[in-house]
Amino acid sequence: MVIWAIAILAVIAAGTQVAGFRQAVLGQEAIARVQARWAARAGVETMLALMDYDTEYPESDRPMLLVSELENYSTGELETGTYDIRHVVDGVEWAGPMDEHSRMNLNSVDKALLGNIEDMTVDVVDAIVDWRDTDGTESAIGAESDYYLNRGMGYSPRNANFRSLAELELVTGAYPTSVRGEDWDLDNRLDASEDDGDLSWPEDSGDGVLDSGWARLFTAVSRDTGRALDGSDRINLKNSSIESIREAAPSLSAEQAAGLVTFSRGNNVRLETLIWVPLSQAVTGATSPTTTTTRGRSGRSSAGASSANSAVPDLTDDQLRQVLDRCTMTDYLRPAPGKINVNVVSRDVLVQIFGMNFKEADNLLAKRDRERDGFTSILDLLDAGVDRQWLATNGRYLDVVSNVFTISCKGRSLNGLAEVELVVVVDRSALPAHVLSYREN
Ligand SMILES: [Ca+2]
Ligand SMILES: [Ca+2]
Ligand SMILES: [Ca+2]
Repeated sequence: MVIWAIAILAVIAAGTQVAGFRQAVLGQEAIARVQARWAARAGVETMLALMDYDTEYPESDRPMLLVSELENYSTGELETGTYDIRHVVDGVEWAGPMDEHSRMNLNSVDKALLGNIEDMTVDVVDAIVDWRDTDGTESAIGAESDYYLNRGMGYSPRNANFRSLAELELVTGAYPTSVRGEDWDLDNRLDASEDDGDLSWPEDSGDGVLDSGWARLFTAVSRDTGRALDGSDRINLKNSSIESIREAAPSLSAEQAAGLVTFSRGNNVRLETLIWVPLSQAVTGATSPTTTTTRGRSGRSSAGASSANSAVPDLTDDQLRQVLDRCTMTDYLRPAPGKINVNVVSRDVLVQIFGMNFKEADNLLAKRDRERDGFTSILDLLDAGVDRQWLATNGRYLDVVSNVFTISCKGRSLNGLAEVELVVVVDRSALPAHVLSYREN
């Protein structure tokens, strides 16, 4: 009996031990995961703090300061774990969060530029435009509500702005493989499964380079809130007095400010037109960069034409810089689709969307890399070999400020066993920085 009892007790003890051990392992895993999550969270909070500081104390002559600060703190060590924040642009990995303003906003890009993209067919271009335009009328070979419902897809176009890049995949013809390429989790990072060939989904080339799809060219979340480099709000020429314009841009004469008022009251006029068309000519309504062909000494179109108003002195480039920095012709009652920050624009965007040739794009990026503090005006692109007329035409998409960033932060537990990734989209245009979306992988 005693021996039996001992045997049974031994079995129970062993069983309890196994169960206890298992629970201990589970407990360790749970602790490791908590550690990893909070490490990742610490990285995100660090980025938010740096962004808030830059928003509160901007240095208007050093637009790239924030980017280098974010880089400096992109990895960190805590008592219970580590974090690191990275992103890929043009196939190259960089430290720090991804600047959404390095890409074209899907909600503002026009049809002609979409048509430049090599592997995007005309039907997809039309379907994208139909998806976001408010009407229900199909463009040439596009697709509106009927198209989607007749094919049993169970949804209709939003007929408003895209809210995320993933929404692009709902557009007919925009397959996930085209949109994501190798970056299957859309975190702008090369993950193990995205670099192992066919061993695991997705299929990838396993060449150590992240080949993203259209996602590398577009954003749906960049925001333009009309801030000047010093953080102040740009004034809207359309409803400003001559006095307030001269207060914002003190280098202007009263005649020039009056000329800007006249110019801004025109129909469908854009401020960036003034990069090509002299103000004296612009006030008379000759505002299309493509219709003005005579060029003056400065390389800009001549003001001597009969349509010029000699009472309005033309703007020098320095004055134009100030006007582009301090003034706007957009109402920012709500944020507009973001512009591309030329300080961080990707080469792929320049080549694929704007149709720049490789040499021009490389010249521009080389010049930018030498300007360590960054371009303070889109006019700086002229010194980088960009054509003035090109800049006037495309200037409406370009700026030198960034508001929205995506922080892809991987946290690891102290023992290295658990990893948690947070993908957090942040708008830092107002204080405190505002989290637009939060995802945990
Ligand atoms: Ca529509
Ligand atoms: Ca990825
Ligand atoms: Ca794979």
